[in-house]
Amino acid sequence: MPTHMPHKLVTLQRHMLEQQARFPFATGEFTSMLMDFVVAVKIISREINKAGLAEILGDAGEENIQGEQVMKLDQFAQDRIYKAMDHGGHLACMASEEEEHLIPIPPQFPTGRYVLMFDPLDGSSNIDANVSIGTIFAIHRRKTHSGPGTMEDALQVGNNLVCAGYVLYGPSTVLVYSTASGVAGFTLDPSIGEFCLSHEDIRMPERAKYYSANEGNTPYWGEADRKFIEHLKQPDKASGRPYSSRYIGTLVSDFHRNLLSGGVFLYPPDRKDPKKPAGKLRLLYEAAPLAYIAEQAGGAATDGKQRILDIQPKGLHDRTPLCIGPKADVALYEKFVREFGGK
Ligand code: P6P
Repeated sequence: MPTHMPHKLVTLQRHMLEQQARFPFATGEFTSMLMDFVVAVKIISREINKAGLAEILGDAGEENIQGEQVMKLDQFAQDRIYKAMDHGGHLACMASEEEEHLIPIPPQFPTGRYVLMFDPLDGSSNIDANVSIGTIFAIHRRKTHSGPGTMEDALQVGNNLVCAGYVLYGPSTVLVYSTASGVAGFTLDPSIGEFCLSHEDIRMPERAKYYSANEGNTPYWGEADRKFIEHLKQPDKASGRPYSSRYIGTLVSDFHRNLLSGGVFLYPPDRKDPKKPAGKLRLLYEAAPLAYIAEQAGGAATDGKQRILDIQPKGLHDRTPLCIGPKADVALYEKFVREFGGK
């Protein structure tokens, strides 16, 4: 039995209900909303595991043998999450990487107290190579009192998050989430269709042994970024070894390995694309939810100068530089930025 595998079977729903019991005024609405989301995630997991049979099922954009229009998996994931969440009366509105504008709740359905931000399929460009991909989600309480959700409800600072998490579709499908009382991980048992507690209390290791960065972008990085990564390659005085490089190219996968095994991830602003002066990653539905998880697990996340969770978003698709991992490694990056400038 792996060391982290608890001895009793705790399903995700049981865990959520136990968390909910901590809040005397909890109505169960929050748990019900999360369970709606989990249904969509289970369906996405099933489709991803079939994706390898695309030639049989039909490639995206074509008709499959049943004569159905085959969606690209990221469109499929977007569609499944939207359809799971649009009618339960829990949300005031949603925002997704796949949609330019705020996603309203259809007028025929009631609106609710929460706002969902999500990246339906992070790393989707890796699907054809059978590399792991993920879904990232973040949940705020609405700020307006009633009626359709607004940008004021969506553009909230990460410190306001009430829940965040991700799903990693890898050799197994793992869901990791936090509601501000630590971080727990669940592994999907397809034979019973349940996410079962597999990582009871995830803690970010004190120091990283891996670094994750796309060094192909080095020519476009600032001096602080280059010097930071070069520093990590020098043999560590304490252990005599340099960090090992691990980079999958799917944020969720790189983050999950770093969270469990100890690693620092860096996606700095790169000057390769003037349209992306702040780097490639998005604040609302990538950096902020993972920063929430990292901090709940004892780690840290910065844009080089401030906590990711302190950044006030101006738009749904704001980008941000991201350095995320153990506190000591993130603090070291900030020191390099102070010393060598830039963001
Ligand atoms: P690059 C995937 O496309 C993604 O948005 C993240 O999941 C990942 O961390 C990053 O881009 C990889 O970007 O420039 O290294 O290919």
